[in-house]
Order: sequence, then structure tokens, then C-alpha cells
Amino acid sequence: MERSLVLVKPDGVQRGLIGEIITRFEHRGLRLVACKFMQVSPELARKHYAVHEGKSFYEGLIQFITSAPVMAMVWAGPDAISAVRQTVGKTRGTEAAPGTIRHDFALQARYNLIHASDSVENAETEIALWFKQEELVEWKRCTEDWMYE
Ligand code: 3AN
Repeated sequence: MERSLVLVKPDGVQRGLIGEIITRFEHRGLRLVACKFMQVSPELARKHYAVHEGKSFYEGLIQFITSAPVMAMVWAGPDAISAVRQTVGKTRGTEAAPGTIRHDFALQARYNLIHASDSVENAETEIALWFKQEELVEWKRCTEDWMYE
């Protein structure tokens, strides 16, 4: 079972897409493990996006992610990293496949609604950065017996 850190970024929150995005992951069969609505501090933003430091869009990205609240979540399931990224779609809305969240609701790169972990290793680091151990809920969805082999 893998876990992925998912953020509904400020554009998704402001556009009223939190519910739609959660619904996509719920319908996919993934299990919500943690969730919190929060204002991101510059310190957390810089740690989270450290891999992009020095890139042309880095400072703008920090400004953006700290500009308004986000919904931080952890989703779990078999192959959750690729399942979540597949449902999210490619970085640019115009390159994302039809049916993905970014295709259906975004056009460009910065305002692409969601962050989703890109590897198991990064997911675990990101989950530890955003959530305390006691905020991660251990449970099982009744659908799992009919979806997970
Ligand atoms: P993804 O979120 O698809 O994994 P990354 O990790 O390459 O994409 O980029 C992280 C975030 O940086 C993106 N979600 C987006 O908000 C922002 N970003 C990436 N590329 C650009 C760009 N060319 N211009 C502005 N923002 C960008």
C-alpha cells in the first residue's frame, strides 16, 4: 500500500474545487488518511518546494502557495503514487489527458490546482513534513474488499 501527499493548492480552494477533487480520488477507490485546511507558512513552502530552488518559477511558486489557504491530504491505496498522478494529469492543463483533473479544470503550469507526490520516497518525506503521526488515521474503507486484490 502506497501513500501520496496531495495538496489542493490556493487556486483550487479559491475556485471551489475541493469537493470535486476529493470526489475524483474517492471514486478512484483511494483511501483518505489525513486532511487539513491550512495557511502555508513561507518556511513550510520553501521546504516543500526545495527541489525547485533556483528555477525561474521558484519565487513565484512560493508566493503562490502561501497566498491563500490550501487543503492538505494524504491518500493511500495500491500504487497510490501513480494512481493519484494519473488522476491529476500532466503539469500543464493543455498537455494533460482528457478526463484528468488538470485537463478538465486547468490550462497552464502554475495554476494547476494540485500537488501530488512523485515517488514513494518523496511521498514519505512530504507526509512527515505536512502531518504529525497522530494526524494520520488508520482505517479501512468497506469498498477495499471489493477493489483491492
Ligand atoms: P507537478 O506538480 O506536475 O509534479 P512539478 O513538480 O514540475 O510539477 O512542478 C511543481 C509546481 O511548480 C507545479 N505544480 C506548478 O505549480 C509549478 N510550476 C512548474 N512548472 C512551472 C512553470 N513553467 N511556470 C510556473 N509554475 C510552474
